[in-house]
Amino acid sequence: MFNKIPNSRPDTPLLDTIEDPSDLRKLAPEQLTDLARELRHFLLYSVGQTGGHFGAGLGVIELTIALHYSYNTPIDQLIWDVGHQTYPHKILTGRRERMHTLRQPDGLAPFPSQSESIFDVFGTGHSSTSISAALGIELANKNAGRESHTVVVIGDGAMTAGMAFEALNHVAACQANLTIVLNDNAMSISENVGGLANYFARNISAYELDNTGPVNGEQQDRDTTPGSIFTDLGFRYTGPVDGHDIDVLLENLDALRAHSGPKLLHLITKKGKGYAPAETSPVSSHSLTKLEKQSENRETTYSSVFGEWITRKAATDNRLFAITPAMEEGSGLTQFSEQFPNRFHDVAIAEQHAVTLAAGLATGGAKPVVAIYSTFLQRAFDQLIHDVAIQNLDVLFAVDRASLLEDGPTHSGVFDYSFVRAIPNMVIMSPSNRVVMEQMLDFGFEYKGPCVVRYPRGTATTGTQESPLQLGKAHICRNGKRAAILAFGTTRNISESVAENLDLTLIDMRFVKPLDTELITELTARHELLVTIEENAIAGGAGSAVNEYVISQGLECQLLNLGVPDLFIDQDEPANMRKMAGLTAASLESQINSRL
Ligand SMILES: Cc1ncc(C[n+]2csc(CCOP(=O)(O)OP(=O)(O)O)c2C)c(N)n1
Repeated sequence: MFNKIPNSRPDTPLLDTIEDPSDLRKLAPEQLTDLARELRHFLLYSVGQTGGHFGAGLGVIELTIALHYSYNTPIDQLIWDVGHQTYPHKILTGRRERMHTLRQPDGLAPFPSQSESIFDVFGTGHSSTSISAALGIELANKNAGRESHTVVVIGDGAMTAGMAFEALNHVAACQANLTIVLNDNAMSISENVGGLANYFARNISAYELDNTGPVNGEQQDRDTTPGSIFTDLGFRYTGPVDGHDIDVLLENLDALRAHSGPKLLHLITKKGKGYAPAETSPVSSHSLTKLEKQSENRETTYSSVFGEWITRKAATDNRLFAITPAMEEGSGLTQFSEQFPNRFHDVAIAEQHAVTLAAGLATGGAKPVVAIYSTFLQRAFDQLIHDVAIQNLDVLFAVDRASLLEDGPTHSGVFDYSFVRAIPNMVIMSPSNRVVMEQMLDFGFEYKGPCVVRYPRGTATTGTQESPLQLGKAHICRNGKRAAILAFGTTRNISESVAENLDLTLIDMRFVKPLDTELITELTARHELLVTIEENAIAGGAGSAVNEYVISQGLECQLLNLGVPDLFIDQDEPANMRKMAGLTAASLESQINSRL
């Protein structure tokens, strides 16, 4: 057991001999436990240097070794769900010496990436895609006459999503030769919740009873036949077994390989295994800030402004329900969940359900607030249209992490203006600071219909009370000459100095939908150029909305749109990603200068 993250690179003589899994397969089985210890030590050191996902990787050290030892990777294909647990896999598949570049520009990706390694069979970041992808790969291999095994690793958290069940259903129908390893650590980011999580817990109790007998004479629940849910679906189920015992793992993987058809191996593991602080606090050890940044002050973020707001609001209105699809901590909902447990629903990784549940709550007369990351709202696009907007239901969406994020394209939330704006009945607001954010949340809460407040990750700008919030009305920050900057959300903050320097008009647009069309008409009459700026894709974004209005009215004015260009911006510090997108004061100023 490790108690400290090492500051210097540990000695790892065995690990150093492994350039790829073919070297691993040269080791004797008795050496694998020592290798696991070295791999865990190296992982602690390496994540300490770079930051990144932490607990999940520590929990699959033995599994990763056993899989690459037992299977002939990369001919046999390993598909990881979410992919946040793949650092040990990266270390064993030729990337050990590049681990210090993780999450940096041109460095290793934080998730599996097809372009990075032949061992990364399928790219991920969002959860619960692995079984579908693996089934597709297995069917294509079979069709092409390729002899190989396809193996999936999926967590109990990821298994709660509808997509995983859709795939299980289809795998059974195809009787595909697929091995699913269920890595059950009873944790999502928070504790895993729901009927399935309870069912897995009963499976584990039954296993513990068989192995250790009743603890302190307690009666344990023996009603559960472990794995019956999978057996009934047509899978050969094995388990639950100890996912940290390499011998047990090898024995079971080898045995399963002898059978064709759908198979599921159920492992019991511990998130954060082998590092005492992570085992004790698996929630806070889901990911780690790099050591050198750990002492930085914790400032008020937009998520915490939301968390405080919703807790206050719930005390005054008992119609309010908070819904999160498995992101309680990240969304700032922990205090709410403690104070209002009956009106708090962590629905597990189930974004589609989260949105339609809200539609149902609104239909029943409650006022649901769905706290969801922009990137995960993408999963619930149809529910937004079909269940919420067509029925014009009273649902408030608090859309967090709507910004470029260091994890790169899988997690950056830069499409929501575009896809939400296309839906009739939706109102979309975006705050430039924490004061206006609270006004927007209040407004959205009172508003009778579907409403989005979208905000970025990070420290919330302090603000002062300005003009009151009115539906579809912007705020004029300053009047200037020749050009007007129409800033959406926090881009107002980088626009202020430019507007001052060049003596331009600056508008905090506040609403993406409905737009302040009256003001836009007026601005076109007294400026040569309207400049829109937003941290969202230019394609279909807020600037597009302004263009559409200007064109539809035949207004005479030049237009310049700044936002995220039509490409996926790779992982980096968000400040650098913004630079890459041209979302800086310097870029704004030079683009305006060249237009004028
Ligand atoms: C669609 C989607 N929703 C939410 C997330 C955020 N998320 C990342 S990891 C995780 C928990 C996954 O739990 P599990 O599959 O059990 O893996 P563990 O971390 O426990 O190993 C969540 C909710 C995500 N990646 N994708």
